[in-house]
Amino acid sequence: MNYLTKCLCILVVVAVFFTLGDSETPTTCSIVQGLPGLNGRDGRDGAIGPKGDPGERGDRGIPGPPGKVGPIGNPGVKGNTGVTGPTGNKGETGQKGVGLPGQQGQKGEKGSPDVESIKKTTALESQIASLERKWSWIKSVLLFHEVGAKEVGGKVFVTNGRKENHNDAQNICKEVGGSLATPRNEEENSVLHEIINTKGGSSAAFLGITDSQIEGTFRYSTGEKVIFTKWGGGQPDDYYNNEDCVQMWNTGYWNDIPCSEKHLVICEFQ
Ligand code: MBG
Ligand code: CA
Ligand code: CA
Repeated sequence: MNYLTKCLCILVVVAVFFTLGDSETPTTCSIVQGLPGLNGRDGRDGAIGPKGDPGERGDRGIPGPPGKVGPIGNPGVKGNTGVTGPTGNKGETGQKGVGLPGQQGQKGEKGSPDVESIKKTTALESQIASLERKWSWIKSVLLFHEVGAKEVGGKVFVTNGRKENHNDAQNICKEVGGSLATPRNEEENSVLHEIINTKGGSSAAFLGITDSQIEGTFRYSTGEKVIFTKWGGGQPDDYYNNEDCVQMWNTGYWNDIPCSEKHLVICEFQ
């Protein structure tokens, strides 16, 4: 019996009670079928049920980010000594050492005189002395001839007073053990200049310098490049492409000229 039906029954009983009075109190409640009641209100929420069973274990999560770098570990234990390496290459030879002079040896026994050696040495010594005297005499005579020879810095310039072309002049000097004059500094240049001027009648002399091999590159007869020059204004100009030899003017300055020209021969000896 629902709640509405119960209420209707109570109402009926109360109504009968008031209709019959106190003397006729009924012992039973006869149920009279009434009209269906209106729908009742929704019931209240039930009490919270018991805690459910634990769910199934979930899938493995994705790997987390890498952790922070840990602290530096303790130093490891010292390793064993390694295997001996291969022998290295031989080093460079050292500089020569400076030894102290040894002690003086004992005096040797008197040897037998080598008469022949002594004779030869004496003969050589006297020959050298004789040559030195002669050389000194020749030099004096040569230099006494003021106009023809001059000494400068261990070099002697000598002229034979003749004029020749460059090739002949060079050969003449070679034949007597010298070479064509080649002033290598201002001092030598001025001595040559003096010879040219004092010789008189000569306006220029050949020098032992040419650019026959490479035009414009002047060299001594030894092949060495010139280390000193004293060119006149505008020289060398290889005039008409035909000037490979060099002359010294009576001014002391140089000019390139054709090798076929004839000029004073001055040789040098040292
Ligand atoms: C001459 C030189 C000659 C050439 C010429 C040019 C007046 O001197 O001897 O070699 O250089 O000048 O004009
Ligand atoms: Ca030339
Ligand atoms: Ca010239």
